[in-house]
Amino acid sequence: MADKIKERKIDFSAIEKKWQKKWEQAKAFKAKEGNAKKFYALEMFPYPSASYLHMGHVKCYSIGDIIARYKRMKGFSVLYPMGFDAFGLPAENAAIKEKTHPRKYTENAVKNIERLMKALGLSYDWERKIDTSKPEYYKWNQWIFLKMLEKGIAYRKKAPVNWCPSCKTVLANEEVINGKCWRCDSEVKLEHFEQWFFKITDYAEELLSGLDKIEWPERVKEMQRNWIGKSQGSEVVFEINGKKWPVFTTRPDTLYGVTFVVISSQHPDLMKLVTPERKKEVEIFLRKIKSTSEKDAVDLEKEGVFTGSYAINPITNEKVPVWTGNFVVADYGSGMVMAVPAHDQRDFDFAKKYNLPIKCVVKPLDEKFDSGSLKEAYVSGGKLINSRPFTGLGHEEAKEHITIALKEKGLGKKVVNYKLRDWLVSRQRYWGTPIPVIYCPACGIVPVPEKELPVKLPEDVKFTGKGNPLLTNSKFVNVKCPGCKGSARRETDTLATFVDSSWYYLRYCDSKNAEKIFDKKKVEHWMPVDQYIGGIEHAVLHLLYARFFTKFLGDLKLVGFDEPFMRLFNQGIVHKNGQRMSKSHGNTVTAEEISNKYGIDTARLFISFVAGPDKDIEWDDHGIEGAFRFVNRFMRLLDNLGGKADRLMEHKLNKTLQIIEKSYQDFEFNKGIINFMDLVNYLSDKKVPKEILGKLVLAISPVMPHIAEEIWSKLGNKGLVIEQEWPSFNPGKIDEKLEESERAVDKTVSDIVNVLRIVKEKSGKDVEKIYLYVLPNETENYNSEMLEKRTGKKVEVYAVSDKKKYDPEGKASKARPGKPGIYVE
Ligand code: ANZ
Ligand code: ZN
Repeated sequence: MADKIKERKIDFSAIEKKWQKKWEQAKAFKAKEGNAKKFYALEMFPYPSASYLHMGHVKCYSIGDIIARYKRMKGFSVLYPMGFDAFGLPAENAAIKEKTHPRKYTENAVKNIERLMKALGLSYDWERKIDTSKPEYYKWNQWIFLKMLEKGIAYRKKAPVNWCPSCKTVLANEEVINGKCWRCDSEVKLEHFEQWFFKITDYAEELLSGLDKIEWPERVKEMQRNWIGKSQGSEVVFEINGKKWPVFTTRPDTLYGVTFVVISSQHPDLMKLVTPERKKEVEIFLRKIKSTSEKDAVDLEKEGVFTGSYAINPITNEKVPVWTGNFVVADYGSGMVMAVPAHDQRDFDFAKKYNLPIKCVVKPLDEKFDSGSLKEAYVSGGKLINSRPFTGLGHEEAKEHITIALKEKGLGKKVVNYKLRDWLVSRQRYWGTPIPVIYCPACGIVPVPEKELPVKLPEDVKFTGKGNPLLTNSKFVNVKCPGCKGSARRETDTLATFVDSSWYYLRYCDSKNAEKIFDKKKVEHWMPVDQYIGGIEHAVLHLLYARFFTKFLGDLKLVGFDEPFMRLFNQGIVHKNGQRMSKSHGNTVTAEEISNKYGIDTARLFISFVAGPDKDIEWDDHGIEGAFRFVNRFMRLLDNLGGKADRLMEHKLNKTLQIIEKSYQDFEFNKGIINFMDLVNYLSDKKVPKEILGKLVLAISPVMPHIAEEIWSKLGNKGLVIEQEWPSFNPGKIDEKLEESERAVDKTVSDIVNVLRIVKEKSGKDVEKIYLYVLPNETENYNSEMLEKRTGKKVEVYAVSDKKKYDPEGKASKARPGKPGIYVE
């Protein structure tokens, strides 16, 4: 086989270049707003860092390409764009290390990846390309920022922030993984700085309810729900030293079991509750836990001290001690909790450690229950005990009643809390969008006037590796206040790159607009994205931020929809040697090396065939060889053109067209490809009519676009494959019975071969002639000419009912459906 391939070596590289050029000349992938139904296919745009693309990229990008190409053939007007998430730390770090400018580094990388993507034959509309590091794009980040400032969605506050001492930047919570920086793995320190935030919490409820109307993988939706973390409960007000202090609880039914109150040791008002006698002890405690604050809060041993103050329980008027503790989160609820050690495990542990009372107020409905000697907190529901007028109520009922009683006294109400925090967007970094504000000693925070946008990122800065390079350009920093014209200082923080990726999908709809962020009509035409494709690692951050931006722009009436991505698909990962294929693992197989050896369509076919697009796969060198042999076999069908399709061939073609189409629709490309391969193998030893091969080529063209064009043109067709209509299957030509009888004939042939072998073994003689006895309704399946060809013997076929048949041993009586009787001489 290998020799044969060498003999007729096909120059895949020439084929690829030829058709890529033709596509470009024909502007075949240009998205046009027309009357046709639209389809917007989008892959998460990449960060331009890699100097090559590996098979993991091929897998990811070919998914979108297959869908885009299929939809075009189905008559949709398709928008399938690509661009680059070009700002960010790596370019800046490379600048520090390699002494190149981040601009230069990025432009090189973008150029390179664009070339590599084109070599994969991806059908992007490159005219709409976005590069987020260009002022034409980030101007609109700044514009959105100003709108958010105007609406009170962008704001500044002093906040405890995660500071990475090695990157010299503030990190968002989600960039801290187990107390370490997500990029460089250094220990993260807690510091207090003024920072810019986006008030995503204003949209918590919409972000939650919107999940119900989009078709996303359930696990992604669930991750977003957990991240938003809606919690329904009550606010209960305790009085401490004559002042009101609310706490948030999901268990107001346990109010009679409160034996102490705990305020977060990071609460800004903690010291107000500390009495002079306890001050020293509290300060010692705070110093002690500060030194351990780098550790993840969850792993912390619960610790605390008494503040000296007492809180009055609003329903019992009982006084309970107020403690401060490290296990209460400062910025959740009110940063203070009512502790019910009998029914909350954290409180139980704390009470045991410091010998605080434990009072049981809920018991299970049926079992015997010794409320006096709990080994651990009883956290389930049941019936109330020790709760005066509420004793005997079910716990759910008690929640209602107790909250109503509190409300009447003005000391409580129902509330909803969210875990979601406002989004910290400022970074003390150079390679990002400058935040368009100016600090004036007289006017305070002054927004840069809209007509002065963009605030351009100055090129002339020093990269020392310490602090923010923007501070080294005094022309940039020292400016006149737009209000009073006095001396002022420009903001040197830049925006997190997640801002850039929060709305780029809108800009693709009108990427060259210099007047406006985008034309509303164009956005309305293309949006929402019909199919979004990207990694599961973006389940929360990017996908939540993008939904938030869409909702904010909706409130500005800039868009008329409130969800950006109707369907989401998470692609599987390519592994090699058991690890994710990546530069850092040193196990990459580049698209270029595979392409040079086998052609890029072979790579695309293989990667789409080994498993469904959502499945992880292990790279396999033998597998690609097999795919290569197959592609050659497919091309050799051209050497055997002619003949007329019989009913069986028509059946097989139409059946395959049906299955391939369904596999594109269901994101199960591998199922379609297996069928396609079976059919190609079937055709390999036959005369292949042109129309049959033509339709087959069209159907597989989304997977193997270059080879499809090549065969299509060799068949003498006019026009590009990409301009053809999808070859719909004809249900009238699908006849499963044909295939059944084909299988029956195959079986019969192998039975005959067996009989011939046995006769030869037993008698040493060769058989001269074979007699076959078939059921009357099956006679047309068993054609003697065909059987003679396949067995190499003379064959006579009789219906069992045939009176004139030759049947010396009565073998006709052995015939069954699909299993004829056999007699040989
Ligand atoms: C009393 C109580 C009794 C509670 C009981 C639970 C069980 P989720 O579902 O996470 O919202 N809590 C409130 N604020 C807190 C904070 N800032 N840091 C740590 N814990 C806090 O949980 C809400 C519950 O977590 C609240 O209900 C409160 O403890 C605690 F048998 O109040 B509970
Ligand atoms: Zn001023």
